[in-house]
Amino acid sequence: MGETLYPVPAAWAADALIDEARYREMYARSIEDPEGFWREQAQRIDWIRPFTRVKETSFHEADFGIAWFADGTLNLSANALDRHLAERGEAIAILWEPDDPAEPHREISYRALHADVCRFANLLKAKGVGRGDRVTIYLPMVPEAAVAMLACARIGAIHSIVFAGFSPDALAGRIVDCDSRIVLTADEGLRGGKRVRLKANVDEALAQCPGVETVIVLRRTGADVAMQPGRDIDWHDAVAAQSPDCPPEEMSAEDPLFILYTSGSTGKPKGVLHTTGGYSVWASITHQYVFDYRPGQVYWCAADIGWVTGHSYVVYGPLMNGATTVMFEGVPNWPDPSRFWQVVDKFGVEIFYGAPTALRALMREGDDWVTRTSRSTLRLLGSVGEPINPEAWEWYHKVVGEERCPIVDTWWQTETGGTMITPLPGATALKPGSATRPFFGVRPALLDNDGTEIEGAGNGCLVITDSWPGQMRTVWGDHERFFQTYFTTFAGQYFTGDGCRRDEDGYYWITGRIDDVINVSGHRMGTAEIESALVAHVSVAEAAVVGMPHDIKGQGIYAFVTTNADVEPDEALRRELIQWVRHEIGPIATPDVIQFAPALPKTRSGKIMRRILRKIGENDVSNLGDTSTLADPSVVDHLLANRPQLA
Ligand code: 6R9
Repeated sequence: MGETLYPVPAAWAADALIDEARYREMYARSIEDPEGFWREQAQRIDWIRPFTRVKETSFHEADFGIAWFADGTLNLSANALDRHLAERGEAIAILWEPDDPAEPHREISYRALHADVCRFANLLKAKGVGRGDRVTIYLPMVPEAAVAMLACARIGAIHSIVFAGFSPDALAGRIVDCDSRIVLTADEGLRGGKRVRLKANVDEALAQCPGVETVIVLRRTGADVAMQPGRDIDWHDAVAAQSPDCPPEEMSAEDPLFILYTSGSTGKPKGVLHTTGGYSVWASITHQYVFDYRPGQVYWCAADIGWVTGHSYVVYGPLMNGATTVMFEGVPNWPDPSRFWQVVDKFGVEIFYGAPTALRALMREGDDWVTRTSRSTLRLLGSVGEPINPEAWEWYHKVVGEERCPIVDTWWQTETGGTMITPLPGATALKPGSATRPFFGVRPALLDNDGTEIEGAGNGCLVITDSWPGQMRTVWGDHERFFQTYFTTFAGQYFTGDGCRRDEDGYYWITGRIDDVINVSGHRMGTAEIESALVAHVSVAEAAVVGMPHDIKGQGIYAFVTTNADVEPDEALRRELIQWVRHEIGPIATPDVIQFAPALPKTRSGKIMRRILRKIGENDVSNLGDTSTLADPSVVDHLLANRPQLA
């Protein structure tokens, strides 16, 4: 497949914070002298006691450990709020757009947010929450969620946000694992016009969590919910009595900031732990440079705060940079598929950061929903969460961004705290589908299966060979698991779990999780590559590919395909798609099975749940495992009922 190169637009090259020369110079410095580089860059943070130590890290078993700026002290909420008050206290910190466009939006200034955070921090203290205590947050996308996060950071409590779409069981597991005694929630959440019974879910979860003493309940819809006397308190009533003055706690750089649970390939979800100093530096520097952020610009990251993207790029990164950050409660396609672009027009959004899965869903509805909106304020687009197939990239670029806006395709993970491999809009010529080059201080390497490093162009397992400030520090309660999971596959390297190709220009192309790699007749193939080919066909909206046992080839290719809304899948299309993939990639990529499906099983964060598709591909459907985190479990029933007859 030929690849197009999109050079940096002239205006960007001239005006950006980082141009190509500066990228090269700063990147080289960050690798040659990480101590010096990060000593300087960390000055972006207001330290209470300046650090003298910078980088104390080792990925090796003998002296394993990760610490950054360890003798410095700071408070993240002071960096996100107090430091802006003198100069930009009246600037808008959070622009909140509700689920229903008929409901009024909210504008919260830095000064108002500061007062809200202080009040809520005082409430937490009044409830006995202090340094190091865990606070579970199960809230919808409302400003109070950001208030709660910042209030925890202010008093040194560790927040653990559980996505408000998770089931009571999933919530209970996360509460118990980190032993939190307080839960913050709302009566109900609103998404796409539907109500989510959050308080009822909490009540159900707490039947399994005897340690929880306090539940603070925000009124979002005003629904009549059960309140347990002595345990449950009303957010607004309780906060009203609190003082808007709460001095920030002096935290050590390595004091824990938050826990965020994430699923791996095995076992129960891991509590990824991030600490204060390094994370602050990483979230703020990446937000500033990746989005070329300048104070005054309206910036929108469409992720939920239940995921790491919401932590780093809805709340912490933007607020540390004094940004106006949009918080959106709704979904892309309700009341109609213009919703995103209407919000862009309403607020004059200049930077929009979203997920490929949403883009593919919107693309499927046709261009008209986009082109009927103005979008004239947009200057930069971003993508995160999964590989963006070139087809969706081109659509994003052409239709949404009118060929005016660079696209930053940012590769990173919950574990990395912030972006790791990413274009910088004023520096990096773009190739659709490539996350391009490493951010400052990031040392990626590709290894083959026995750990030998691949030099130059090639394909392998993506590892990061040295620490960066935003790296996770441990798995909550299980440091051994942290070491085992990430540093033993290839001794002395951080293993990402992703496969990756590096091209002749040194650009990185994430090919998907290593466990998604299939081997057909001895050829290693990224499932993403085949999916990308399928999605490039005019009739296809979305595709997911898994391996299936095959007598002769070892593994065959099983493709799940969702067609565009106006296409009726039939036998002729099946044959056409097989020919299409042969043509796009080559005969080795010929799908053995194509199953048409009206929808693919997705987690609520929009990731396709490949584990289930793999089991269907392997014809091992008696135990599909936990499907409770699916956005719509009925999708699986449909897939099972419509499996093609295999020869
Ligand atoms: C930020 C986030 C991490 C996994 C990661 C990779 C995939 C994320 C990507 C991407 C290709 C990108 N991923 N961004 N793959 N291109 N730009 O999504 O964190 O939820 O922990 O997921 O997502 O496979 O390993 P998380």
